[in-house]
Amino acid sequence: MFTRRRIVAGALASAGAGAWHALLARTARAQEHVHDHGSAPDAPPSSAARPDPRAGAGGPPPITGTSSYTPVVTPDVGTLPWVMKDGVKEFRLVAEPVTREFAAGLRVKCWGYNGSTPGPTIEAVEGDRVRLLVTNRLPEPTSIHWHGILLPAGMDGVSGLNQPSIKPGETFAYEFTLKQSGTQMYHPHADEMLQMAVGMMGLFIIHPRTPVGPPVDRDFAIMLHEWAIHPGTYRPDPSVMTDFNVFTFNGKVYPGTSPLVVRTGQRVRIRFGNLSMDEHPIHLHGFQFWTTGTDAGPIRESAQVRETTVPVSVGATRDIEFVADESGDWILHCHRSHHTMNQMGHGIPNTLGVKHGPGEASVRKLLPGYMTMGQDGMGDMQDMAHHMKGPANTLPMMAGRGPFGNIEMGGMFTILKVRDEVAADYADPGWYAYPPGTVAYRVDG
Ligand SMILES: [Cu+2]
Repeated sequence: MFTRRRIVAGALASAGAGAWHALLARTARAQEHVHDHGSAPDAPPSSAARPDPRAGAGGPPPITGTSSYTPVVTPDVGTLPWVMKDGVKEFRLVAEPVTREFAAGLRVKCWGYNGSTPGPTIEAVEGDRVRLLVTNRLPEPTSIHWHGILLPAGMDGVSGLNQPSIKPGETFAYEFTLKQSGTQMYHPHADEMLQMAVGMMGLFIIHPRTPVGPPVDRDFAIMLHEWAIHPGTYRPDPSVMTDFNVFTFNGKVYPGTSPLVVRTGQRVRIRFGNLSMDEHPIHLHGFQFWTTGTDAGPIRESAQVRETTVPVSVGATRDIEFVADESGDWILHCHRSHHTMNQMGHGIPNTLGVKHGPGEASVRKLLPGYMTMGQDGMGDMQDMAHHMKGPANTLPMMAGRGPFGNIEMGGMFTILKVRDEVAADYADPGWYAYPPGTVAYRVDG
Protein backbone atom coordinates (compact mmCIF):
# COMPACT_ATOMS: atom_id res chain seq x y z
CA MET A 1 0.00 0.00 0.00
CA PHE A 2 2.80 2.38 0.82
CA THR A 3 4.58 2.09 -2.48
CA ARG A 4 1.43 2.67 -4.50
CA ARG A 5 1.24 6.19 -3.23
CA ARG A 6 4.94 6.92 -3.59
CA ILE A 7 6.50 8.28 -6.67
CA VAL A 8 9.89 8.36 -8.30
CA ALA A 9 11.83 11.46 -7.42
CA GLY A 10 11.23 14.03 -10.06
CA ALA A 11 8.16 12.50 -11.58
CA LEU A 12 6.26 15.37 -10.07
CA ALA A 13 7.66 17.72 -12.66
CA SER A 14 5.83 15.90 -15.39
CA ALA A 15 5.32 18.79 -17.73
CA GLY A 16 8.03 19.48 -20.30
CA ALA A 17 10.37 22.42 -20.25
CA GLY A 18 8.32 23.92 -23.06
CA ALA A 19 5.55 24.44 -20.54
CA TRP A 20 7.92 26.17 -18.13
CA HIS A 21 6.22 29.54 -18.12
CA ALA A 22 2.77 28.03 -17.87
CA LEU A 23 3.98 26.00 -14.93
CA LEU A 24 5.29 29.08 -13.20
CA ALA A 25 1.93 30.73 -13.57
CA ARG A 26 0.24 27.64 -12.25
CA THR A 27 2.44 27.17 -9.23
CA ALA A 28 -0.45 27.59 -6.85
CA ARG A 29 -2.12 24.60 -8.44
CA ALA A 30 1.00 22.46 -8.64
CA GLN A 31 0.04 20.81 -5.38
CA GLU A 32 -2.85 19.00 -7.01
CA HIS A 33 -0.58 18.11 -9.90
CA VAL A 34 1.91 16.46 -7.60
CA HIS A 35 -0.84 14.99 -5.58
CA ASP A 36 -2.39 13.31 -8.58
CA HIS A 37 0.84 11.45 -9.18
CA GLY A 38 1.26 10.62 -5.55
CA SER A 39 -2.17 9.12 -5.24
CA ALA A 40 -2.36 7.40 -8.60
CA PRO A 41 -3.20 3.76 -8.01
CA ASP A 42 -0.46 2.55 -10.32
CA ALA A 43 2.47 4.91 -9.89
CA PRO A 44 5.15 2.54 -8.60
CA PRO A 45 8.75 3.75 -8.52
CA SER A 46 9.57 1.84 -11.68
CA SER A 47 11.91 2.90 -14.45
CA ALA A 48 8.94 3.03 -16.81
CA ALA A 49 7.58 5.99 -14.88
CA ARG A 50 10.78 7.99 -15.27
CA PRO A 51 11.14 10.66 -17.92
CA ASP A 52 13.85 10.12 -20.51
CA PRO A 53 17.06 11.81 -19.27
CA ARG A 54 18.19 12.37 -22.87
CA ALA A 55 15.09 14.32 -23.79
CA GLY A 56 16.87 17.68 -23.41
CA ALA A 57 15.32 21.05 -22.77
CA GLY A 58 12.34 20.42 -25.01
CA GLY A 59 11.32 17.14 -23.39
CA PRO A 60 10.21 16.01 -20.01
CA PRO A 61 12.66 16.66 -17.18
CA PRO A 62 14.79 13.64 -16.33
CA ILE A 63 15.81 12.60 -12.85
CA THR A 64 19.18 11.87 -11.33
CA GLY A 65 18.33 9.90 -8.24
CA THR A 66 16.82 6.56 -7.48
CA SER A 67 15.13 7.63 -4.27
CA SER A 68 11.39 7.58 -4.11
CA TYR A 69 9.33 9.66 -1.76
CA THR A 70 5.81 10.64 -0.97
CA PRO A 71 5.42 14.11 -2.46
CA VAL A 72 4.86 16.88 0.02
CA VAL A 73 1.48 18.59 -0.01
CA THR A 74 1.62 22.27 1.00
CA PRO A 75 -2.06 23.13 1.43
CA ASP A 76 -3.17 26.36 -0.26
CA VAL A 77 0.35 26.90 -1.68
CA GLY A 78 1.78 24.14 -3.90
CA THR A 79 5.17 22.91 -5.04
CA LEU A 80 7.73 24.61 -7.29
CA PRO A 81 8.29 22.74 -10.58
CA TRP A 82 11.81 22.14 -11.83
CA VAL A 83 13.58 21.13 -15.02
CA MET A 84 16.78 19.09 -15.32
CA LYS A 85 19.63 20.82 -17.15
CA ASP A 86 22.96 19.03 -17.49
CA GLY A 87 22.37 17.01 -14.36
CA VAL A 88 21.25 20.02 -12.31
CA LYS A 89 17.70 20.48 -11.03
CA GLU A 90 16.82 24.02 -12.01
CA PHE A 91 14.15 25.96 -10.14
CA ARG A 92 12.88 29.44 -10.89
CA LEU A 93 11.63 31.83 -8.22
CA VAL A 94 10.21 35.27 -8.94
CA ALA A 95 10.13 37.69 -6.00
CA GLU A 96 7.12 39.91 -6.59
CA PRO A 97 4.15 41.72 -5.05
CA VAL A 98 1.29 39.32 -4.33
CA THR A 99 -2.31 39.95 -3.37
CA ARG A 100 -3.33 37.12 -1.09
CA GLU A 101 -6.81 36.30 0.14
CA PHE A 102 -6.25 35.06 3.70
CA ALA A 103 -9.95 34.15 3.96
CA ALA A 104 -13.07 35.45 2.26
CA GLY A 105 -13.29 39.09 3.31
CA LEU A 106 -9.58 39.76 3.82
CA ARG A 107 -7.32 40.45 0.84
CA VAL A 108 -3.80 41.51 1.73
CA LYS A 109 -1.20 43.30 -0.38
CA CYS A 110 1.88 41.20 0.34
CA TRP A 111 5.19 40.38 -1.24
CA GLY A 112 6.01 36.76 -2.03
CA TYR A 113 7.25 34.40 -4.71
CA ASN A 114 5.58 33.17 -7.91
CA GLY A 115 2.24 34.66 -6.99
CA SER A 116 2.07 33.21 -3.51
CA THR A 117 2.93 33.87 0.11
CA PRO A 118 4.47 31.75 1.39
CA GLY A 119 6.28 30.98 -1.84
CA PRO A 120 5.94 27.53 -3.43
CA THR A 121 7.62 24.69 -1.59
CA ILE A 122 10.92 23.60 -3.08
CA GLU A 123 11.29 19.82 -3.01
CA ALA A 124 14.48 17.93 -3.84
CA VAL A 125 16.52 14.90 -2.79
CA GLU A 126 19.71 14.69 -0.75
CA GLY A 127 22.64 14.62 -3.16
CA ASP A 128 20.88 16.62 -5.84
CA ARG A 129 22.74 19.45 -7.50
CA VAL A 130 20.28 22.36 -7.58
CA ARG A 131 20.28 25.70 -9.39
CA LEU A 132 17.85 28.35 -8.17
CA LEU A 133 17.24 31.26 -10.51
CA VAL A 134 15.84 34.20 -8.58
CA THR A 135 14.31 37.15 -10.41
CA ASN A 136 13.51 40.35 -8.55
CA ARG A 137 10.27 42.01 -9.57
CA LEU A 138 10.00 43.99 -6.33
CA PRO A 139 10.49 47.76 -6.15
CA GLU A 140 13.64 47.33 -4.01
CA PRO A 141 16.70 45.03 -3.90
CA THR A 142 16.39 41.57 -2.40
CA SER A 143 18.34 38.32 -2.00
CA ILE A 144 17.57 34.79 -0.84
CA HIS A 145 19.06 32.99 2.11
CA TRP A 146 18.63 29.20 2.08
CA HIS A 147 17.83 28.85 5.75
CA GLY A 148 19.39 25.81 7.42
CA ILE A 149 20.99 24.48 4.25
CA LEU A 150 24.66 23.52 4.27
CA LEU A 151 26.34 25.25 1.33
CA PRO A 152 29.35 27.33 0.27
CA ALA A 153 29.43 30.79 1.89
CA GLY A 154 29.03 32.56 -1.44
CA MET A 155 25.61 30.91 -1.86
CA ASP A 156 24.30 31.85 1.58
CA GLY A 157 22.43 34.88 0.31
CA VAL A 158 23.22 37.63 2.81
CA SER A 159 23.29 40.75 0.66
CA GLY A 160 26.38 42.87 1.15
CA LEU A 161 28.23 40.04 2.89
CA ASN A 162 27.94 37.01 0.61
CA GLN A 163 26.79 38.70 -2.62
CA PRO A 164 25.62 41.99 -4.08
CA SER A 165 21.88 42.44 -3.63
CA ILE A 166 19.58 41.47 -6.51
CA LYS A 167 18.39 44.78 -7.93
CA PRO A 168 14.88 45.19 -9.37
CA GLY A 169 14.81 43.50 -12.78
CA GLU A 170 17.91 41.37 -12.15
CA THR A 171 18.14 37.59 -11.94
CA PHE A 172 20.74 35.78 -9.82
CA ALA A 173 21.65 32.09 -9.90
CA TYR A 174 22.39 30.10 -6.77
CA GLU A 175 23.87 26.65 -7.30
CA PHE A 176 24.92 24.02 -4.76
CA THR A 177 24.73 20.33 -3.91
CA LEU A 178 22.33 19.23 -1.18
CA LYS A 179 24.37 17.52 1.54
CA GLN A 180 21.57 16.86 4.01
CA SER A 181 17.89 16.00 4.32
CA GLY A 182 15.10 17.60 6.29
CA THR A 183 12.72 20.54 6.38
CA GLN A 184 14.47 23.81 5.57
CA MET A 185 13.27 27.25 4.53
CA TYR A 186 14.10 30.24 2.32
CA HIS A 187 13.70 33.96 2.89
CA PRO A 188 15.33 37.26 1.87
CA HIS A 189 18.44 38.60 3.56
CA ALA A 190 18.04 42.18 2.31
CA ASP A 191 15.76 44.61 4.11
CA GLU A 192 14.89 41.46 5.96
CA MET A 193 12.58 42.90 8.59
CA LEU A 194 10.26 44.49 6.06
CA GLN A 195 10.43 41.79 3.41
CA MET A 196 9.61 38.99 5.85
CA ALA A 197 6.90 41.06 7.55
CA VAL A 198 5.08 41.33 4.23
CA GLY A 199 5.31 37.63 3.44
CA MET A 200 8.59 36.67 1.76
CA MET A 201 9.37 33.12 2.85
CA GLY A 202 8.95 29.52 1.80
CA LEU A 203 9.82 25.92 2.62
CA PHE A 204 12.71 23.96 1.12
CA ILE A 205 12.26 20.25 1.73
CA ILE A 206 15.06 17.78 1.08
CA HIS A 207 14.11 14.11 1.08
CA PRO A 208 16.76 11.64 2.28
CA ARG A 209 18.37 9.63 -0.51
CA THR A 210 18.14 6.53 1.68
CA PRO A 211 14.72 6.50 3.38
CA VAL A 212 14.77 7.18 7.12
CA GLY A 213 12.10 5.52 9.28
CA PRO A 214 8.82 4.04 8.11
CA PRO A 215 7.51 5.53 4.86
CA VAL A 216 4.66 8.00 5.23
CA ASP A 217 1.48 7.95 3.17
CA ARG A 218 0.74 11.65 3.52
CA ASP A 219 3.37 14.37 3.92
CA PHE A 220 2.08 17.88 4.63
CA ALA A 221 3.97 21.16 5.07
CA ILE A 222 2.74 24.27 6.86
CA MET A 223 4.54 27.60 7.11
CA LEU A 224 3.57 29.63 10.17
CA HIS A 225 3.45 33.40 10.01
CA GLU A 226 1.97 36.38 11.81
CA TRP A 227 1.02 39.80 10.54
CA ALA A 228 -0.07 43.23 11.69
CA ILE A 229 -2.96 44.21 9.42
CA HIS A 230 -4.82 47.06 11.01
CA PRO A 231 -8.60 46.87 10.59
CA GLY A 232 -9.67 48.50 7.35
CA THR A 233 -6.20 48.35 5.76
CA TYR A 234 -4.66 46.15 3.07
CA ARG A 235 -0.91 46.23 3.76
CA PRO A 236 0.85 44.44 6.62
CA ASP A 237 2.56 46.94 8.94
CA PRO A 238 6.25 45.98 9.15
CA SER A 239 6.95 48.32 12.07
CA VAL A 240 4.89 46.23 14.51
CA MET A 241 7.18 44.17 16.74
CA THR A 242 4.90 42.30 19.15
CA ASP A 243 1.23 43.13 18.74
CA PHE A 244 0.29 41.02 15.73
CA ASN A 245 -3.37 40.44 14.92
CA VAL A 246 -3.41 37.95 12.02
CA PHE A 247 -1.89 34.46 12.29
CA THR A 248 -1.61 32.20 9.25
CA PHE A 249 -1.05 28.61 8.21
CA ASN A 250 0.36 28.82 4.67
CA GLY A 251 -0.91 32.36 4.22
CA LYS A 252 -4.48 31.45 5.20
CA VAL A 253 -6.55 32.00 8.33
CA TYR A 254 -9.45 29.86 9.42
CA PRO A 255 -12.01 29.45 7.91
CA GLY A 256 -9.87 29.99 4.78
CA THR A 257 -7.48 27.12 5.59
CA SER A 258 -7.92 23.91 3.58
CA PRO A 259 -8.40 20.75 5.65
CA LEU A 260 -5.78 18.01 5.77
CA VAL A 261 -7.51 14.88 4.43
CA VAL A 262 -6.16 11.40 5.18
CA ARG A 263 -7.42 7.84 5.12
CA THR A 264 -7.83 5.98 8.39
CA GLY A 265 -4.67 4.02 9.18
CA GLN A 266 -2.33 6.13 7.06
CA ARG A 267 0.99 7.25 8.44
CA VAL A 268 1.08 11.03 8.33
CA ARG A 269 3.92 13.54 8.53
CA ILE A 270 3.29 17.24 9.08
CA ARG A 271 6.21 19.66 8.74
CA PHE A 272 6.07 23.11 10.30
CA GLY A 273 8.33 26.05 9.58
CA ASN A 274 8.34 29.31 11.51
CA LEU A 275 9.80 32.59 10.27
CA SER A 276 7.45 34.79 12.29
CA MET A 277 8.34 36.84 15.38
CA ASP A 278 6.94 34.39 17.96
CA GLU A 279 7.10 30.74 18.90
CA HIS A 280 3.96 28.79 18.02
CA PRO A 281 3.04 25.70 20.08
CA ILE A 282 1.13 23.59 17.55
CA HIS A 283 -1.36 21.19 19.07
CA LEU A 284 -3.10 18.25 17.39
CA HIS A 285 -6.30 16.72 18.70
CA GLY A 286 -6.98 12.97 18.60
CA PHE A 287 -3.44 11.62 18.37
CA GLN A 288 -0.10 11.42 20.06
CA PHE A 289 2.70 12.08 17.61
CA TRP A 290 6.42 11.65 17.54
CA THR A 291 8.58 14.66 16.79
CA THR A 292 10.81 13.11 14.14
CA GLY A 293 12.71 16.03 12.67
CA THR A 294 14.20 19.45 13.32
CA ASP A 295 15.76 22.00 11.01
CA ALA A 296 18.91 19.85 11.23
CA GLY A 297 17.09 16.84 9.76
CA PRO A 298 15.75 13.54 11.07
CA ILE A 299 15.96 12.85 14.81
CA ARG A 300 17.35 9.40 15.56
CA GLU A 301 14.58 7.11 16.81
CA SER A 302 15.90 6.76 20.36
CA ALA A 303 15.79 10.54 20.79
CA GLN A 304 12.35 11.17 19.30
CA VAL A 305 9.83 12.73 21.66
CA ARG A 306 6.18 11.76 22.01
CA GLU A 307 3.92 14.77 22.40
CA THR A 308 0.58 16.30 21.48
CA THR A 309 1.94 19.86 21.22
CA VAL A 310 5.10 20.73 19.36
CA PRO A 311 6.72 24.09 20.04
CA VAL A 312 7.99 25.57 16.79
CA SER A 313 10.54 28.24 17.65
CA VAL A 314 11.31 31.30 15.60
CA GLY A 315 13.65 30.38 12.76
CA ALA A 316 13.09 26.66 13.32
CA THR A 317 11.25 23.73 11.73
CA ARG A 318 9.75 20.61 13.26
CA ASP A 319 8.42 17.41 11.66
CA ILE A 320 5.82 15.29 13.43
CA GLU A 321 4.56 11.80 12.53
CA PHE A 322 1.65 9.66 13.63
CA VAL A 323 -0.68 6.94 12.42
CA ALA A 324 -4.17 8.34 11.87
CA ASP A 325 -5.90 5.35 13.44
CA GLU A 326 -9.03 7.13 14.67
CA SER A 327 -11.47 8.55 12.15
CA GLY A 328 -13.12 11.91 12.79
CA ASP A 329 -12.63 15.65 12.46
CA TRP A 330 -9.61 16.63 14.56
CA ILE A 331 -8.37 20.16 14.87
CA LEU A 332 -4.78 21.28 14.41
CA HIS A 333 -4.01 24.71 15.79
CA CYS A 334 -1.60 27.01 17.58
CA HIS A 335 -2.27 26.84 21.29
CA ARG A 336 -1.62 30.51 21.98
CA SER A 337 -5.30 31.33 22.13
CA HIS A 338 -4.97 34.78 20.58
CA HIS A 339 -3.32 33.10 17.60
CA THR A 340 -6.61 31.34 16.76
CA MET A 341 -8.50 34.62 16.49
CA ASN A 342 -8.76 36.99 13.54
CA GLN A 343 -7.97 40.71 13.78
CA MET A 344 -8.80 41.07 17.44
CA GLY A 345 -9.20 44.64 18.57
CA HIS A 346 -6.38 44.93 21.09
CA GLY A 347 -6.53 47.57 23.81
CA ILE A 348 -10.29 47.40 24.24
CA PRO A 349 -11.70 47.75 27.77
CA ASN A 350 -12.47 44.51 29.60
CA THR A 351 -16.25 44.33 29.98
CA LEU A 352 -16.44 40.78 31.34
CA GLY A 353 -18.79 40.81 34.34
CA VAL A 354 -19.74 44.46 33.79
CA LYS A 355 -23.45 45.26 34.14
CA HIS A 356 -24.27 47.75 31.38
CA GLY A 357 -27.37 49.14 33.17
CA PRO A 358 -29.09 52.22 31.73
CA GLY A 359 -25.85 53.53 30.24
CA GLU A 360 -26.29 51.45 27.10
CA ALA A 361 -29.59 53.14 26.23
CA SER A 362 -27.98 56.54 26.74
CA VAL A 363 -25.14 55.71 24.39
CA ARG A 364 -27.58 54.33 21.83
CA LYS A 365 -29.22 57.76 21.59
CA LEU A 366 -25.89 59.08 20.36
CA LEU A 367 -24.76 55.98 18.43
CA PRO A 368 -27.78 54.20 16.92
CA GLY A 369 -27.32 50.40 17.01
CA TYR A 370 -24.73 50.55 19.79
CA MET A 371 -24.44 47.41 21.94
CA THR A 372 -22.08 46.73 24.81
CA MET A 373 -20.46 43.38 24.06
CA GLY A 374 -18.48 40.92 26.09
CA GLN A 375 -20.22 41.17 29.46
CA ASP A 376 -20.88 37.42 29.55
CA GLY A 377 -17.92 36.26 27.43
CA MET A 378 -16.91 36.86 23.83
CA GLY A 379 -18.63 33.91 22.14
CA ASP A 380 -21.35 36.24 20.90
CA MET A 381 -18.80 38.02 18.70
CA GLN A 382 -19.26 35.51 15.87
CA ASP A 383 -23.03 35.99 15.63
CA MET A 384 -22.72 39.75 16.05
CA ALA A 385 -20.37 39.85 13.08
CA HIS A 386 -23.26 38.74 10.86
CA HIS A 387 -25.37 41.80 11.59
CA MET A 388 -22.83 44.44 12.55
CA LYS A 389 -20.84 45.82 9.69
CA GLY A 390 -17.15 46.17 10.56
CA PRO A 391 -14.47 48.12 8.68
CA ALA A 392 -13.81 47.12 5.05
CA ASN A 393 -11.37 44.26 4.44
CA THR A 394 -11.50 43.15 8.09
CA LEU A 395 -12.37 39.70 9.38
CA PRO A 396 -14.52 39.09 12.43
CA MET A 397 -12.55 37.90 15.43
CA MET A 398 -13.98 34.39 15.25
CA ALA A 399 -15.68 32.43 12.50
CA GLY A 400 -16.47 28.99 11.13
CA ARG A 401 -19.70 27.05 11.32
CA GLY A 402 -19.68 23.30 11.96
CA PRO A 403 -22.40 20.65 12.07
CA PHE A 404 -23.29 21.62 15.66
CA GLY A 405 -23.05 25.42 15.46
CA ASN A 406 -20.45 28.17 15.56
CA ILE A 407 -16.84 26.99 15.87
CA GLU A 408 -15.70 30.42 17.13
CA MET A 409 -12.13 30.18 15.88
CA GLY A 410 -9.84 31.88 13.37
CA GLY A 411 -6.15 32.31 12.62
CA MET A 412 -3.80 29.33 12.91
CA PHE A 413 -6.48 26.69 12.83
CA THR A 414 -7.32 23.88 10.43
CA ILE A 415 -9.01 20.49 10.53
CA LEU A 416 -7.43 17.07 10.03
CA LYS A 417 -10.16 14.94 8.44
CA VAL A 418 -9.59 11.22 8.91
CA ARG A 419 -11.97 9.02 6.94
CA ASP A 420 -12.21 5.31 6.19
CA GLU A 421 -12.92 6.23 2.57
CA VAL A 422 -11.39 9.21 0.81
CA ALA A 423 -11.60 10.40 -2.78
CA ALA A 424 -8.64 9.67 -5.07
CA ASP A 425 -7.77 13.36 -5.03
CA TYR A 426 -8.27 13.68 -1.25
CA ALA A 427 -11.06 16.21 -1.79
CA ASP A 428 -12.70 17.68 1.30
CA PRO A 429 -15.12 14.95 2.46
CA GLY A 430 -17.35 17.38 4.39
CA TRP A 431 -18.19 16.97 8.05
CA TYR A 432 -17.59 13.72 9.87
CA ALA A 433 -20.62 11.43 10.24
CA TYR A 434 -20.47 10.50 13.92
CA PRO A 435 -21.47 6.90 14.65
CA PRO A 436 -24.68 6.81 16.72
CA GLY A 437 -24.05 7.14 20.44
CA THR A 438 -20.54 8.63 20.13
CA VAL A 439 -21.33 12.35 20.57
CA ALA A 440 -21.40 14.12 23.95
CA TYR A 441 -25.00 14.83 24.92
CA ARG A 442 -26.97 16.99 27.28
CA VAL A 443 -28.29 15.55 30.52
CA ASP A 444 -30.73 17.05 32.96
CA GLY A 445 -29.48 17.91 36.40
CU1 LIG B 1 0.88 30.87 17.61
